[in-house]
Amino acid sequence: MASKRSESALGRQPNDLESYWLPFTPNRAFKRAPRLLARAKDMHYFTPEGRAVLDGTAGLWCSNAGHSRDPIVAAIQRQAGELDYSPAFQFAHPQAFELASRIAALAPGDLNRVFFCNSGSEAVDTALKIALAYHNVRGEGARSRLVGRERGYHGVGFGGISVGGIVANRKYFGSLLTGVDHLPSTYSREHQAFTKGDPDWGGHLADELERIVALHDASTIAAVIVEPMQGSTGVIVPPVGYLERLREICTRYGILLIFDEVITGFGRVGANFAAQRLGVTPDIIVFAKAATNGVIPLGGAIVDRRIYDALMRGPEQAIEFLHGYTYSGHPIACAAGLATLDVLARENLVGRAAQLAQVLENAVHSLRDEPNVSDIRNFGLAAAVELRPREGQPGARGREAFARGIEAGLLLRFTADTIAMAPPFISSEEEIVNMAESLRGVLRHIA
Ligand code: PXG
Repeated sequence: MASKRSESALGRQPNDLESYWLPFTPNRAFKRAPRLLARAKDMHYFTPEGRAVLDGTAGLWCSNAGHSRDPIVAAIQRQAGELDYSPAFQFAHPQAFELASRIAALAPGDLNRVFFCNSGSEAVDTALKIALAYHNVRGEGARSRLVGRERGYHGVGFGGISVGGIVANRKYFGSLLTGVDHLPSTYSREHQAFTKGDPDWGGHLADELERIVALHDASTIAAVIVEPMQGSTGVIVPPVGYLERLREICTRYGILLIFDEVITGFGRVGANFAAQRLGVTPDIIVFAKAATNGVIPLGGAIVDRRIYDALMRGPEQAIEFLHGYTYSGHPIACAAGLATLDVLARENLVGRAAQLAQVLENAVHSLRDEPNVSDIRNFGLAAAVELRPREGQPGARGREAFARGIEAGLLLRFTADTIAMAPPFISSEEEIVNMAESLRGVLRHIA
């Protein structure tokens, strides 16, 4: 199809935009005005024309150690030349064991059994299935209900959208999983607006789990899944005491607690996992994204040993858990994961994220009096600035801010009218201040 393509000085650019169906993107608008990235290094993306864009969001919350880092690039190149693929079932390779051990060592409590898959969505499904299977093998098969939360995002698999709480992601897709209930959102602008870090108001909302237990009876509930900090829906920070209380209630009723740490895992909130930052240990942690610095797809579930042990039963030659993916523990993904953990450790990037969190907090909260700002939230190295919607056009202002940000050389994220920032951990203090100042200019420009 060479005739359909043109060559430019900076590489090949497709000139047929029709075939590619972009995910979570307005395809028709995009194809009228395509936005392409050609290259990335450290803190910057570069457009095909060579214009630098400062990465204020670590890609999609995943490139925490910055882009195209040499040690990670070298590791995947080496691995591709040595063992490109190894069957995931009935075989393994050394890097899968090593990465699982390294991740287990970073995780809290007895969470030390790691199941690999390829994305956050798959990791969520994996965790939910582990929870159901665990109760089943213990003779508590009636525990089949799953509890998620309003405004929760757990990817796009049927499991994830069922426990997720974003209406637009659910409404076209039928009856979803049955037997799912939702905790209320913990967000209240009235009580929490402009809180720095975790809000004092809202811990009591965990008691809604008691109401759900009373309604369905604990003997029917398998698991509760929450993001410790909700990322996708705009950095919704857990109220003081909320997760502790969820933990207490789950423990009391024999319900498994799953933390979806796809965004918070591997340092984003200034500890390896939000579980450690917040001092609450779940039974399963779901991860993806930053595990490989976003370089190669890899996700997984880190499971409490007692859940794993309960499932290791039956005849020794029988498969204990009927689940897995062709690419579970893919050699190149594992190599990328190991190299990523090395970079994080060598450069003390998790500690750095913790230090930079304060810089980000000060910088974003200085935007409070800018036009149309209705709330500012921050936790760890993540922040959101919520804007008042344009009259009758919800989402328009967020979209304009995003577009203007790109023009100004800054990559931001937007969800409806909320702007999110999640700088790479290698950011300098000055770069973080510059991101906020650049956003200030954007807010004034689109006012
Ligand atoms: N759980 C959580 C908490 C997530 O944030 C997923 C699961 C699904 O992961 P995969 O790898 O299947 O996409 C996510 C993904 C954004 C944004 O801009 C967030 C996500 C993905 C894309 C964009 O907030 N989160």
